[in-house]
Amino acid sequence: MTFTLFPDTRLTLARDALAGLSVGDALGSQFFVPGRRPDDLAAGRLPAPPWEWTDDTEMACSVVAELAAGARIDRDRLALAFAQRCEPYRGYGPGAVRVLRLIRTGTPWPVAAASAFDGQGSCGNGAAMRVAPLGAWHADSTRRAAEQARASAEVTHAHPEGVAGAVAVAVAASLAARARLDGGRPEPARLLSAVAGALDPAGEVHQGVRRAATLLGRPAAEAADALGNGSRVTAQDTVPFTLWVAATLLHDYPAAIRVCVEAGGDVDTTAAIVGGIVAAYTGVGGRGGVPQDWLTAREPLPGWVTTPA
Ligand code: R7I
Ligand code: MG
Repeated sequence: MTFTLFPDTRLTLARDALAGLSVGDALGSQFFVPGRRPDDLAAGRLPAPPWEWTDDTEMACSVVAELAAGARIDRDRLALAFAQRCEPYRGYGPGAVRVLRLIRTGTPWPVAAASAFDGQGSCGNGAAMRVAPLGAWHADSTRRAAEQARASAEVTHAHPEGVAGAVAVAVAASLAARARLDGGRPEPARLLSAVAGALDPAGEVHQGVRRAATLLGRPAAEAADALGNGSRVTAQDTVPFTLWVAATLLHDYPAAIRVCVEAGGDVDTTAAIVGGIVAAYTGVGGRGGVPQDWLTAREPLPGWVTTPA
């Protein structure tokens, strides 16, 4: 079935995904503060606000601002936006800090991105962490979501696995948003198989997503053990588990975020990825959606994304 998706609807879907991504990021990063325990969240005890967001949200805001302004990713503009808006204290990965500094000082992004990690390019989870709103924007086409995710990734992540992580998350968010419009929840195994189908079968992210499908129905701790919880900060070690969580708990944002917090590892980023995909389906407020009090506790998003000039 094909249908027309009006720009306002695309923007609403992308903004809901951004709300879920930023709340996941901001709440997840609270659990790096000494003394915070995942049990508190399970018992309904929330950290004191404000929950400050990190690089995941800062970069996702640039992706959404680009879409709102031009409906498609212009790689030169996106690279510059990432570089100019980077506040290094937000917790950027070391490779990203360097690549963005090079771009800011005039190095073309293809050269800067290719130079990371001794010329391998970054396979960090940074391209995946910022892309769910782009997938939601493309609720009408997983093909377009994949193609645009690739464009958004390669300005900083030249390694094929870093790009594959972004493609996987964008396709999942596209399917989640599409399911919201259609009014039916995708079966977890079908969601994972559609994501795997968009990836190079020789890649590690692809293999991880296939493995995630074999772990559906198993306890979350077992899935995190087998798939990784992001503690290596790479796409391969992060994306398969986040897709397992999103596919399993697509209807329940708070539960999905709690699973990320309990799994440990790169919690702000696993919760940002999962939160972005799940909120593309659940929306904000309402049953299973991003809770209003969590949204209020999150540090406000930058003015340039909430009220563009
Ligand atoms: O991918 P990136 O933007 O990192 C995002 C993560 C998120 O968790 C953020 O919240 C923030 O904490 O960082 O930044 P990069 O520095 O490009 O990649 C992240 C990490 O992945 C690096 O610091 C490396 O540990 C690892 N990594 C690699 N290791 C070996 N070889 C990335 N690429 C390589 C590689 O090619
Ligand atoms: Mg972060």
